[in-house]
Amino acid sequence: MRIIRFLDGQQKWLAAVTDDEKAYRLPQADFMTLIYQAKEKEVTPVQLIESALIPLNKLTDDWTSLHLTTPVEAPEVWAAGVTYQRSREARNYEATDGKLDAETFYDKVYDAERPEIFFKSTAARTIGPNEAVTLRSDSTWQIPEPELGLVLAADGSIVGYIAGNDMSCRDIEGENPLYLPQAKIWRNSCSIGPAIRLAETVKNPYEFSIVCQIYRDEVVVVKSEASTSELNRKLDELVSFLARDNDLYDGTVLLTGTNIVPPNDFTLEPGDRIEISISDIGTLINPVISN
Ligand code: DO4
Ligand code: MG
Repeated sequence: MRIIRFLDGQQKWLAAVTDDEKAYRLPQADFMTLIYQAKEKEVTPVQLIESALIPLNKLTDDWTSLHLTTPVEAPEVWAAGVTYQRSREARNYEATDGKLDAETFYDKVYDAERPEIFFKSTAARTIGPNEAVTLRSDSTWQIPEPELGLVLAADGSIVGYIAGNDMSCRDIEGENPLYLPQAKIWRNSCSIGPAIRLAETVKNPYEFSIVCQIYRDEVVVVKSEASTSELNRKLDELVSFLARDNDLYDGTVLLTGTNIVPPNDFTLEPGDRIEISISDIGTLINPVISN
């Protein structure tokens, strides 16, 4: 069972997508209301939804054709870094112009007890399906980072899984790690969606497959596939570091790091289209424009 949100005129609606891809409008105003109503009634979110699904609420046969928005109004988006070997190698490459000859802080953080966690976005800065991500005007080496996102309640519990794109400037980060916030945060540099897979319906979150395709003039110029089975951290471990001496807000999203990095000679261009598919969640599609 997945949760989406869509615009009908000016109004945003929540909807459930069943495993046979049928979408039903839900009465709850937003995702976290659904979670708390279920808690109050001492049922699971799926049980609450199933008790309320009536044919009258059935939406179009193709839910992806709805005007989808971010499925949750995430007050904050945080991101973990260097949680996969692939990311460690890519970071080392950009920090050393490919001339790596010593252990770097990326190597150290990969093995350290404390993971890298950084602030990525706010609700107002986070975009949803089909909205355009923008390129920074002062970078010439930009890539999407396709990542599994955790949707968190204020108590730190994982209530859902979502796809996310942690857009990144490899040249700015590679020049100096202190530039990380600028390499990560700018207008429309964070996208989440298209759906939240309810946590109770996920048997093993270390079995998600992630595929990233980048289209240029309708031709696939990058295609890469990875799995969360290669994650070097436990998801609970990432959440516990995020929550340490920190307040979490309902609907916070924690991106869990990238296991996909396009070839080193690749940079995004205006007009490209990024498609990030996570098994059992869906495909997050965003066109790319210049700033
Ligand atoms: O160390 C910088 C960021 C790494 C990151 O965003 C990732 O591994 O996904
Ligand atoms: Mg990342």
